[in-house]
Amino acid sequence: MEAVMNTSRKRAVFLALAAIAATGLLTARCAPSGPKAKRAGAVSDTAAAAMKVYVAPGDLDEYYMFASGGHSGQVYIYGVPSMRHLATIPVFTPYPATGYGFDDDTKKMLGDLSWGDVHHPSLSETNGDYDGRWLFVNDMNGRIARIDLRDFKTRQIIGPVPNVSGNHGSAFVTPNTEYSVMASRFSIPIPKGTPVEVAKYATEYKGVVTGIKIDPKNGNMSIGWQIMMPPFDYDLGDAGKSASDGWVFFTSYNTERATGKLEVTSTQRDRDYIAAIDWRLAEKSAAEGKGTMIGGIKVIDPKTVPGLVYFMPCGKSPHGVDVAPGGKWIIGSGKLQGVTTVFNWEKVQTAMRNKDTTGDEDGIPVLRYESIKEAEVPVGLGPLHTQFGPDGYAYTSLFVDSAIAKWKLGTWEVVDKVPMSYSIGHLSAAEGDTEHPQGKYLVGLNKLSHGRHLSVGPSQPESSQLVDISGDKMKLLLDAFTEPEPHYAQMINANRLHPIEVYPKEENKHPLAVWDVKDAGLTRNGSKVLVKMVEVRSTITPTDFEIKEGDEVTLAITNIEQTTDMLHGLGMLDYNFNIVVDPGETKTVTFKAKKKGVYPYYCTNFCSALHQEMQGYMIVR
Ligand code: RUQ
Ligand code: CUA
Repeated sequence: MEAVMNTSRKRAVFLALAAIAATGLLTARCAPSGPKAKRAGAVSDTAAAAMKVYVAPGDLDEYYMFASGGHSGQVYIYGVPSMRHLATIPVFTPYPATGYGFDDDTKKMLGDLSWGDVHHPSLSETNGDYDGRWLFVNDMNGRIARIDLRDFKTRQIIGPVPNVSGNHGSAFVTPNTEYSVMASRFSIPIPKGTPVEVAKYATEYKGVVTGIKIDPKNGNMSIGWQIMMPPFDYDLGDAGKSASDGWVFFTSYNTERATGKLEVTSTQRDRDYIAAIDWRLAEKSAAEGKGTMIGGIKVIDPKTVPGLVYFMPCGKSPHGVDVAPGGKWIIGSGKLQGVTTVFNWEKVQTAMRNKDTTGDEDGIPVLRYESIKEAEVPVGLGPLHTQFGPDGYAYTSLFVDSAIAKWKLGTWEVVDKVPMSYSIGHLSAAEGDTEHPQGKYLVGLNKLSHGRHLSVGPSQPESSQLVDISGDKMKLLLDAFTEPEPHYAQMINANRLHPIEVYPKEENKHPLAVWDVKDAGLTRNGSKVLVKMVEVRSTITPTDFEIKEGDEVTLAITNIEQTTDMLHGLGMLDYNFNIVVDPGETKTVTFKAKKKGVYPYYCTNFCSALHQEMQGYMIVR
């Protein structure tokens, strides 16, 4: 099978190469102003790059990339290396295309908020490697969502969690998915709902760090523990691994505890901090009942639990913190400087043991920088985030320089740089934050696209650029464009995922499911009406029903298909819902019957030659 694929792929690639070579030559002749084509040897470079990203019709990509959708509230799935957009997973924002946020269950899950700001996807891990079970993503509104990778659906949203304000540094999981961690980017007086003037920021505002416990059997999230922190802005997190397993790290800025124009007031100090938190000790303290009830949950004051939290000084307003495979090197990227700082976990532990500190912040010891730092790597200006390769190399994004730097762990030598177009934020290498990075591909997730696409007006897409990291030199392969706004993304080998394509009938335990058209129909209980509906090619049963003005109506729709790709929708004109039901699934939608009249409903998801005929009427008397 594999051999066959390889041969067909090789043939396809050869043909593509031939075609591209021909076009390249034509371009060179007809349009000498083309940026690359006129250079000698450029054709073969272009062709070689094209070969690397070409996935022949019918062939599959090697990796899934799950990209955060920022303030779109969604997650986007790309295939790598083609960079084709495969699907959108709606998470914090309604999405009529899949009916998300319109049926009773997902509407309830979203609650009052219909926007979210997703920054950092985190695939579940076993022993520090992706295990393909779930994907967790954060929302700035103090929430974390779990997407089940069996069906690629958002299955749980926890939060807004009390006292957490601006959950940016999330949703990184610990190496065996024991916890996903949250922190406050915007410290506030806690509990929430306590108005205190900004002048008292330094003493009366607080940050918190929260451990969200994950049930290893089903991924269910619950609140584990919460720790009170000084009023800094906690920026990004990562979990320790191997040597540093048991710890989580958060960068912080504004350790000046300043207010007002932070661009000036919070950038005074040469160093801010990375907070190191012993999550096993937090778990133990919570189990012992330590902490004070604030805002409905127990909050542990680190002063009362020695060894729970330390601060590691890191220059200057660090953004990303990234733990290298093996867990010994912890990399903090000071976004306002030209170096990234590497800490040696062994030295950090020694300093903790020896109380080698330079002071404290609200009782939390500050470790001596010189004692814990291993290297300051001159990667370039504005380092933000770091990913890893299989061979001891690290890749750091440089926002100000708009480039990616490749450097060697251990020798701290910067060996290569590739420019990005433009203003790179995060970057994502193949399984590049796990114990066993796979190398091969790296995607730069850029904040600007700078006209490298057909113009679409002022609201421009962001750009993502695929880089080949299989050789000594990094090579830019492809530009792709995405909806606003990519922050982090994770890339997982496709062979780790085994999604289902229909919900098996025997697994459908929905109490309102009906599998036979003769069981479909309407039942009334006072002013409450239940309509059980069956959708199957090419009829919606019942094809009509009558209700009274003011009734509370619940439609329970079962798609009884057991065939791949056979989705049916249900939209009702003049009513604010569109539901999409996957094969074997049951969904409900509840609404109040509006004024008298006749309201058509129909299947919104194209399904068969007689898709148009899947329609019916609701009569309101
Ligand atoms: S943060 S680059 Cu959430 Cu780095 Cu966006
Ligand atoms: Cu069913 Cu279209």
